[in-house]
Amino acid sequence: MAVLRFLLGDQLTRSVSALRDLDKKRDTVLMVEVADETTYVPHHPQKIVFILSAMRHFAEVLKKDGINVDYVKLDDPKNTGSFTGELQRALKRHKSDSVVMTEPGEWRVLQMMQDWRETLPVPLTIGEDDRFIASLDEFSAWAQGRKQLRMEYFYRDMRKKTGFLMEGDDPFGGAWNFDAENRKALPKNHTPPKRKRFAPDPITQDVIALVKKRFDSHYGAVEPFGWAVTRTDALKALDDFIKQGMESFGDYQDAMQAGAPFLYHSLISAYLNVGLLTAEEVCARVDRLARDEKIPLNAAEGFIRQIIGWREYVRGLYWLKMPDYAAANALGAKRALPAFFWTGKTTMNCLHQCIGDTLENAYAHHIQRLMVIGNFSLLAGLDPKEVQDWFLAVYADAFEWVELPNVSGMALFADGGVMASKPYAASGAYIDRMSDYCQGCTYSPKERTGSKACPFNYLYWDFLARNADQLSRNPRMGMPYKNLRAMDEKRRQEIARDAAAFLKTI
Ligand code: FAD
Ligand code: DLZ
Ligand code: SF4
Repeated sequence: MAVLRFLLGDQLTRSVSALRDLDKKRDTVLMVEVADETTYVPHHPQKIVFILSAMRHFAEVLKKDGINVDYVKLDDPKNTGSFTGELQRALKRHKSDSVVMTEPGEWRVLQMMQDWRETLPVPLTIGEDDRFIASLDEFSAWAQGRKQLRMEYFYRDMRKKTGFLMEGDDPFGGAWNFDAENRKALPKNHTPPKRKRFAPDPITQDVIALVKKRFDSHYGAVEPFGWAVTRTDALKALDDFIKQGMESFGDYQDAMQAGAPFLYHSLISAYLNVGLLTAEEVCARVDRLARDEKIPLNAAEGFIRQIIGWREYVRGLYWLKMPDYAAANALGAKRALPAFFWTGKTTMNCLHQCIGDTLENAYAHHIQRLMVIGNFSLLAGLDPKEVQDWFLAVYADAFEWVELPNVSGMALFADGGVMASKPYAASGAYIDRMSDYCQGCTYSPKERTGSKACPFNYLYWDFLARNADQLSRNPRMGMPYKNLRAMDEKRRQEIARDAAAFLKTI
């Protein structure tokens, strides 16, 4: 029985189910670079380089291990440009009795695979993606019958399941969550560490040249390219984080600084999402360091929570709620995405910095994504679909299973509160507290209305007023609505006037 093992670009893990029980003599691993995948949204050039180069390196690893690999490059003249076309073509090249795959990370690709079951000349087996800690069945069982799907409770179950930061049945250090210690702003004139980046080798240089030629209309800088594209380098990036970032990760997790895109973050999301690192191995390492008292517990717990909590939770939610989740628009937002999302050219310094970092590195950290770009999109009432497509395009770590719940559920409240108990809406005061952006801005976070006022301020109150029908009864929104009701009529009118005038300009 010869098996064609079709591996996708985010399945670059030696232990992935599609490679299990592989027979080196008879089986072939198929990997394809296809135009459809590189353009279904206008991916950031660094994201395309990262994925294609990581795929090419992974293919080399498999070949060195004596495995037959059939690798189709993007510029192969016979390349049909789609997964379907390349799979059909490959089946003509190989005498395969069946095709084996691992379930994909996107609903769109799963639909394609379901069709292949009907149309391929040989049977297709789709194995579980068991690189995650919770299986999809486990997540649905957890969600079943619950009124609210709060991450915190799911996270505690994952702590118990994995034993990370546990002492028997109790949380190590006496508490499940140390988030209250994790909201510090950076000291003034702080110099964060220089983070490890990786010089492109000849394989990556080839891909950079290809991407420059084929995707020059995509927004974002292709160089300098510093992402790891092999497991060996991804492990070095993890070492760098543990050496330079881990200790302060908790303290400064929510902080932002102009010109400092990486701060103390791990920068490993893209490596986890394509499979160069596994969640299990990363968390096991951090768990050990915390137990040996080499790193602070608030940092270790905060970090492990992001991975075995949030990351697993959003994946479970995505597959539980798709396909309807993608179309959710609970607040009826419909404004078009402003052009400055693609250029960073705006007088609002926080957005200019965060979008600028994104375009330069295909990366922004969580608070930049949530409390600056996401918050703005929420307050300005941007169309969720346009915002989703932007987030899916611009980040090296963006795959729909993780992007969609974060954008639609967490940032935009488009799911009506399935994921977040209240919208993450904030005025300029939050950004001023957590960053130095306002110091370099033409607007003032202290002014509430008028030409100098920070747009986040009047947009915040205008957002509450516009969405009072949906949000004012939310028990967690009691205080903001009380403050809105206490405002005099003149102030309310000024807010509505400034917000309308500003929204016209975008
Ligand atoms: P760190 O801050 O060092 O965190 C450690 C790890 O925790 C990350 O590598 C990541 O794997 C995981 N993690 C943290 N928060 C989340 C979360 N909310 N959901 C899932 N995993 C999390 N993450 C993606 O991987 N892909 C996306 O497309 C994506 N889109 C996002 C869109 C929005 C609007 C928001 C608010 C968040 C999004 N995130 C996404 C989550 C998070 O912002 C990134 O995982 C994180 O910034 C990656 O940087 P890092 O590796 O330095 O993370
Ligand atoms: C994102 C991406 C890109 C840009 N290119 C490819 C590709 O050429 N070949 C491939 O196998 N995968 C690619 N991917 C990742 C796929 O889109 C990914 O498998 C799906 O998003 C499912 O998670
Ligand atoms: Fe952003 Fe407002 Fe601060 Fe300017 S003043 S950086 S727009 S929060």
